[in-house]
Amino acid sequence: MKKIIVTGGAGFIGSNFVHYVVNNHPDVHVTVLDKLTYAGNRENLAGLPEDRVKLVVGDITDAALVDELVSQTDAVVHYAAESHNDNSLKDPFPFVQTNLIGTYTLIEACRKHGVRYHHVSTDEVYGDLPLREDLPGHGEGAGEKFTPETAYNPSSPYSSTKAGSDLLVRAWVRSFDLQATISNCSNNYGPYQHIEKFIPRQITNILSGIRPKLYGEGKNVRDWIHTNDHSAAVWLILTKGKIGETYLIGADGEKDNKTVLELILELMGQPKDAYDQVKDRAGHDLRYAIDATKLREELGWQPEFTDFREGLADTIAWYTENKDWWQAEKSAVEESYRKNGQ
Ligand code: NAD
Ligand code: TDX
Repeated sequence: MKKIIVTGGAGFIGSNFVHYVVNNHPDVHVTVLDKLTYAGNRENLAGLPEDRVKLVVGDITDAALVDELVSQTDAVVHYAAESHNDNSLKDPFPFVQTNLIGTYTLIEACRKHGVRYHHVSTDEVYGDLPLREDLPGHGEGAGEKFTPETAYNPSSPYSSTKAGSDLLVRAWVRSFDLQATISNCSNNYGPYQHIEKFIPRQITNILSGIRPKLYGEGKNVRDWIHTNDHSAAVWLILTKGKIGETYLIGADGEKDNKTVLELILELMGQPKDAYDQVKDRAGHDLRYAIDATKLREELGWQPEFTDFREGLADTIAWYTENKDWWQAEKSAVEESYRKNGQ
């Protein structure tokens, strides 16, 4: 695989994947196809060698552009999406357009040109799990995590469009022999994450003298994985995964939001209770947890960045050292949350 297209490669996880490929696979050329929405930033690709990474600014729903690019590549790794649950509750339309029509456009082109396709998705397609404290035996038994067999049950406009896009891919594999794999990953953290998201929002709040904002009581659990571990898993699935299969990616990083916020406060030298509780998210999923046995046993994947405290400290350092990357947007992001009571 010498030439790949990475859609959404100027966003958070996509740009981390491009850095990963450039650093680890010197014979691969990457074409990034990205619309540069509010969430995309060409700075995320700054410093990468121009002879190995090319940015095409364009929309994945543009069938002519997609067809032309796909006709010249060995594979497509599809990250581009509208990705924020809170935005999807305010205006679902761009989510339907990009996540469903965009995926349709890409898989049609890959089918026509016989190009390998990897679909990057989320654990949110499975809906949520009960909190462990509400389960008999505190949920340590079988069936208490998402597996590739868990039924789809998405809660938000965001997750329902991601679920729909996964189902399109599954149908294209079965009906048209599309050479595709799917991965569903848990919550990522690391550098280049937009400041609308939980962890960077709280770090940049503290750096800006604003009190962090916790939705409700902060009991909701997310299964955190460092974005570099996600990148390594996607590369492995792209190159060694079995066509038609779904792989779940997660690093056993379950933590409730209050615990994560308290750790950020501690690492940034703030009192443990220096935050505000704000209005909860509508339809807020309670808990996500991934069982990554298939990925570990079939493809031999193992996460490397499993010390969450250390990963979070590095992430805090990145936002502290890269204020120019986020400062211009900060007040508008907070104003939009404030209007929503959050
Ligand atoms: P992001 O919002 O940071 O980046 C999305 C990128 O897609 C941006 O660069 C944006 O400009 C681009 N984009 C949006 N619409 C486009 C369009 N119509 N055409 C071309 N480019 C477009 O998102 P992220 O957090 O990096 O997520 C990337 C992918 O990973 C998504 O598919 C998401 O569902 C999935 N995912 C995210 C997480 C997470 O924790 N953030 C976890 C699991 C899966
Ligand atoms: O200010 C906040 N306060 C707060 O308590 C924000 C922005 C969020 N939260 C809570 C809501 C969630 O329980 O923190 C948790 C994480 O929130 P987000 O960062 O918005 O992530 P989430 O909704 O879990 O979705 C993320 O992981 C799965 C990504 O945004 C999705 O793209 C991915 O599919």
